Order: sequence, then C-alpha cells, then structure tokens
Amino acid sequence: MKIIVAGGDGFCGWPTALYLSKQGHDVSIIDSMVRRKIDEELHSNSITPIASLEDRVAKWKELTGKEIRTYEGDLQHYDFLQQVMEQEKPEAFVHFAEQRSAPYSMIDREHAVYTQVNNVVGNLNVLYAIKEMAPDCHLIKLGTMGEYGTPNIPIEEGYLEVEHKGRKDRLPFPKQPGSFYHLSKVHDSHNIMFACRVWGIRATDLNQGIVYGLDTNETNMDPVLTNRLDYDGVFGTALNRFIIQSAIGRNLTVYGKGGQTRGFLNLEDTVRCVEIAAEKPAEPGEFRVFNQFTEEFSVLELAERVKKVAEEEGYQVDVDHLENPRVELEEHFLEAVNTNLLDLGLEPHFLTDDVIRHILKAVIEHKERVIEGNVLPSVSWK
Ligand code: NAD
Ligand code: USQ
Repeated sequence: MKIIVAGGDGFCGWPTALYLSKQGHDVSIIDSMVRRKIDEELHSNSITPIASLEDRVAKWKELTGKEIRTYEGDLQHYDFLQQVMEQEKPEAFVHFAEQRSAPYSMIDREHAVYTQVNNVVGNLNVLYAIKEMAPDCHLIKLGTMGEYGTPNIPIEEGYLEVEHKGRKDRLPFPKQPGSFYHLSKVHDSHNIMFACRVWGIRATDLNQGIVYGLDTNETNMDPVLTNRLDYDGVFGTALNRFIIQSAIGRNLTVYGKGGQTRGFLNLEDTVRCVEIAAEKPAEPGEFRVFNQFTEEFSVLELAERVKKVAEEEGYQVDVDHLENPRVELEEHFLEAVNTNLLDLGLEPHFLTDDVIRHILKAVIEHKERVIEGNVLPSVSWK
C-alpha cells in the first residue's frame, strides 16, 4: 500500500514509518521539522541523541534496501501538500503532524493560536488534498483520549446512543477537553466528520491515550535510527517522564493528588494500531473512531510503579506531590471502551516491571544529556 506518514520525524511517526516500511508498504514522510525547532525555542532536547531525517532514512535504506521518500514542508502550505499528493497518490494518509503538547498550547496567547492554527489548518488542508487529489485515500488521523475529558459516565468509542424526550439517536460523544491543544483535536474531529458526511471521504480517528516507551524492533536496528524521547516539563509525558526523573535522581513530579487517571499504551502498540487501521480501512463516507489505549492508570499509581522498579535497580526515589500547574480533576471516574482495535486483532504489550526496567536502562545511558532546569513544570493553566 502507498502510505504517507505526516509527522514522520516525530516520537510516534518515526517508528510507525519504519514499521510500515518493514511490513512491505511503500512509505513516504512529510515533516516540517518544527518539533526540532521547538526544542531550540524551549532550550530543550530529546534525552536520546537523534540523527537528521536524511541520515535516518539513508541508514534504513542501507540496512534493509527499503526506500522511504521524504518531503520537508508544512501542512499549512497547501501548494506544498498538493505537490506531494500529486506525486504520491497515497492509498492511506497517516496524520501525526500536529503540535501535541498541552502545556505548550497553554504558555500564552501566541502559543495557543499557533497550536490551533497549525493543527486545524493543517488538518483542513489534508482533507481538501484528499478530496481533490486522492478521493479514495483513507485518512488515519491521530486524535486523543483527552478529547473526551473526564465525564462521570463511561466513555464510548466516538458515539453515544442517546434517548431524549422519547426520541433516540447515535450522536458524537460529548467533548470536554482540558487544554487548547486537546481542543484543537476536537476541532479536527468535527472537521473530519463533516468532510466524511459531505464529500464521502473515508477516515479513522485514533483517539490515542498517552504513549510510553522509546524503541521498537526497527528503531533498535542501529543508533542512527534511535527515536526521540522527551522528558521536559512541556513535552515530556507521564511515565516516560517519571522513569527519566528516577534515572537522574530527581523526585517524581506527581501533580496534585495524582488521582488523574488516563489511558496508556506502549509505543509498540501505536505502530501496530496504525497498521490495523490501514489494513481495514473505513468505508467511503464513514467517520470511524477507535479509542487507542490498552490500560488505564492514575499518575500516582505510575509513580509508585516506577519508584519500585527504580529502587530494585539501586536508585533511591521519592514521589513529590507538586502544586498542580493544570486545572483538572485530581480524583474522578474513568472507564473507557477500547474494543474496536482489539476486535481487529491488536495484541497489547502491557506495562510490566520489565518494560519499566527496559526504558530505565535505555535512558540511563543518556542521562548526562538531561538539562536539569527543564525538568520541573513551568507552564500554568491559570
Ligand atoms: P511529535 O511532536 O514528536 O511529532 C509530531 C511531528 O509532526 C514532528 O516531527 C513535527 O515536526 C511534525 N509537525 C507538526 N506540525 C506540522 C505541520 N504543520 N506540518 C508538517 N509537520 C508538522 O509528536 P508525537 O508524540 O509523535 O505525536 C504525534 C501525534 O500523535 C500528534 O498528533 C499527537 O497529538 C498524537 N498523540 C500523541 C500522544 C503521545 O503520547 N505522544 C498521545 C496521543 C496522541
Ligand atoms: N502529570 C503529572 N506529572 C507530570 C506530568 C503529567 O502528574 O510530571 C499529569 C498531568 O497533570 C495529567 C496527566 O499526568 O493529569 C497526563 O499528562 P501528560 O503530560 O502525560 O499527558 P497530556 O498532557 O494529556 O498529553 C499527552 C500527549 C498528547 C496526547 C495525550 C493523550 O502529550 O499529545 O494527546 O497525552 S491523552 O492524555 O489521553 O489525552
């Protein structure tokens, strides 16, 4: 299958591009490199050293004989996207290429506007490019579990059967996201749903939970293929961040009570979920929604799991309850359905102590790269 992976230089996109290429798909990458520029803006870095995209794909070709074509450009620039679509005529368009940090979107007005313009306009351009140049192409869009927020009822996969005043309908599940970033994903979902209904586009919205892990079989083949891994207070996510904090002898930063409960999945499952969606595309006109996570944990539970494993490895670790820089419920109900991907064959990699140990050992190798001043949270929601 001819597949474009937009955002293919990023944390989820790079291992996905390699995995799809290994599986025999004809893969090309679009990326504007903006994530690398944001590292410069924030004076931050990936804890793992990462090669340029050019060197990455050259190494992949050297090792496997497989070519991944690359297009450096911004999805906000429609003429650029048109040229790529004309050239590639993809059967699937995997869209990871967005600003994905909630704290980054909450820095100030400029960062909120940047996040929403980058994400919403980029996605809208992808919808038009599919309509005009590859109408049968299946859009596989990365959404987020955070679109739903934390309602006091179980979360369904995209839709809710509602009975109101004696009438019934299947309606989009209510959305109560917790940041301008998460809101941008809601806006995307609405635009995609509309494009499916009006133009007959086929799309799958993957409402992904928090991804943990660093590597896959493919990124492990050579140091040049190493994936990025964020630890800072802006782009680092729970679990990965806790493991890195334990490796550098810092206390684990649980925000508030730590009862915030989220869906999580291993990076190895991210790549497989995208493959599953590509192999079994949505029907023309269908807006299909999958909740893409495999387990639910509270952040305090995760901090305690990391503390236990780190102490077994000889690292003394304490859990801090910092004043929460975000506005969110710290104790709440969470129960979400995630059966669509399992029904299509996903075999989850669950979070075991050995998985935590493996990530810990991988990050210890690079711990001297951590910039200490970036570890604590610096962005407030208020
Ligand atoms: P990332 O920042 O590591 O990668 C995103 C990539 O997209 C970067 O390489 C960036 O340069 C590129 N990009 C951004 N805007 C672009 C644009 N306008 N044009 C072209 N390229 C652009 O992020 P990630 O962690 O790999 O996340 C990928 C996607 O998955 C995002 O859409 C994110 O919302 C979603 N997601 C991520 C997680 C997670 O835990 N990392 C969880 C749920 C959903
Ligand atoms: N948290 C802590 N301590 C930390 C970091 C985070 O307690 O050091 C808490 C946060 O307050 C929050 C929870 O952990 O309650 C998750 O925060 P996070 O930074 O790990 O994840 P989030 O901001 O939700 O964003 C990440 C990705 C985003 C993706 C989302 C999936 O950056 O791209 O969309 O996870 S989800 O959470 O399911 O919406």
